[in-house]
Amino acid sequence: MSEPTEPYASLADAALKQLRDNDVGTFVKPAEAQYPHQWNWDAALVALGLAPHHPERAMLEIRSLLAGAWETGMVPHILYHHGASDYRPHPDFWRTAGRHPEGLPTSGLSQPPVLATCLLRIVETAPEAHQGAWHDFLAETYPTLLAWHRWWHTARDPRGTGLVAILHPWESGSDDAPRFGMALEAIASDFVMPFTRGDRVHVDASERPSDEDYRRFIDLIDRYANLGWDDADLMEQAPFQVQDAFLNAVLHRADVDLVRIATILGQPHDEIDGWIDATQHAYPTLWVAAEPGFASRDLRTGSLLPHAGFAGFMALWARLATPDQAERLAQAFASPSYAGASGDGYRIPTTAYDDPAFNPRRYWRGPVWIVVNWMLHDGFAAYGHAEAAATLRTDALDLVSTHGFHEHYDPRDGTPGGATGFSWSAALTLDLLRAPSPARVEA
Ligand code: 2M8
Repeated sequence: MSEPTEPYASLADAALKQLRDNDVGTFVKPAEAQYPHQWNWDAALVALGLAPHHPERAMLEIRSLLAGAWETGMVPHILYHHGASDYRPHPDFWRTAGRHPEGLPTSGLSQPPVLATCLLRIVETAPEAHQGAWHDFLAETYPTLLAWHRWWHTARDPRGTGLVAILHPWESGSDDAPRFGMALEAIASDFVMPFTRGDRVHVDASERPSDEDYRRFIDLIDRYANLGWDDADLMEQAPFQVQDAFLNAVLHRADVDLVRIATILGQPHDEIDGWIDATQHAYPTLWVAAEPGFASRDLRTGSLLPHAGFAGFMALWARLATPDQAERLAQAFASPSYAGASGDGYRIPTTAYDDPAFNPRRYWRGPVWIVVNWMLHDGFAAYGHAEAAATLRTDALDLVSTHGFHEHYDPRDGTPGGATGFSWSAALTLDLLRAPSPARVEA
């Protein structure tokens, strides 16, 4: 484990303090005011940040998350450990009673399965003294993790295409990203639910999804609740079904990491090998040379969706890009589309500057997010693009050290936006400060 280096030496203390401030006992809330419950991928990232400093607390974070797993294997995206709050949707809105574990209300959707990757990284970089405890923890959590991956590959890919479907933009973690626009617009919008938005109390409306998008987010939840959250019925009737380039990249990387966990535990992994193989065959069909980048597919029409943005790069995180594709992505990264006309913007805007959907302040439609920088820092480094990797790391650390731990930042000048006191920005700062080099992808 390398120690934090100057000029960021005091950042680790600030990051740990932020995580302590957001700690509500059995989980760390994603933000001080905006997100008071436990979210799925936030919890995995928080555990990664905490692990070297407070291993027991990191394990508790993951136990709290996995306590929400459904019998189907699905690990939900929101866990309402303490019931309702001023956050909406309220737990009752989901109508998941009978599906969620007794006494732990949850949403009915899932989120990017980054947990296996975080766990492997924790174990591989743990000091000798923590190794035994982490090994036991892997054995404890492995069956639930495996069941969750199996749920993705079966419930969400019943035909075995090698690419799983998300049924709601919230499952991608990047909710109002422009790549979902066309698929969302195709949903009939004649529906008006009695629903008051609660997400603009702590954050300015200009930084949150539009009413039009939000109405469809809520509409989808209501439709799925009407289907009783039955996986087969959902796959038959969901009006939004997208093979998301981001979610599938996260899942694939996590599958590969799950094999390594299985190997550590001496468990067979043929089933996981099958998923890995299928995705390796299917993911290349998402490549759009003209952009360049990997697009997402609208399963209802079969078409690739425009506005890939940051998701188009995530094959680097998953090691699903060829070296040539990685080279093309490095060129795009350095171009005005992602570096700005003057070349001095903060990388990486979540949507390209020259995309008509680009908005530098609105949520996932342009701002820089620390989690994206963290993933692409790793991805570019693995493909030998050291300069791009260094830029992503330095820009992320400059943003948090200058402005504190916010949800996102304006790529033009770094102005912070979204929720304040944002946990994963702090947790990933801790990991970026350690920044072990990933293994190089073979050319
Ligand atoms: C955001 O999503 C929630 C809904 O799940 C929201 O906006 O209310 C997303 O950025 C998501 O990726 C994240 O996990 C969550 C909590 O940080 O907030």
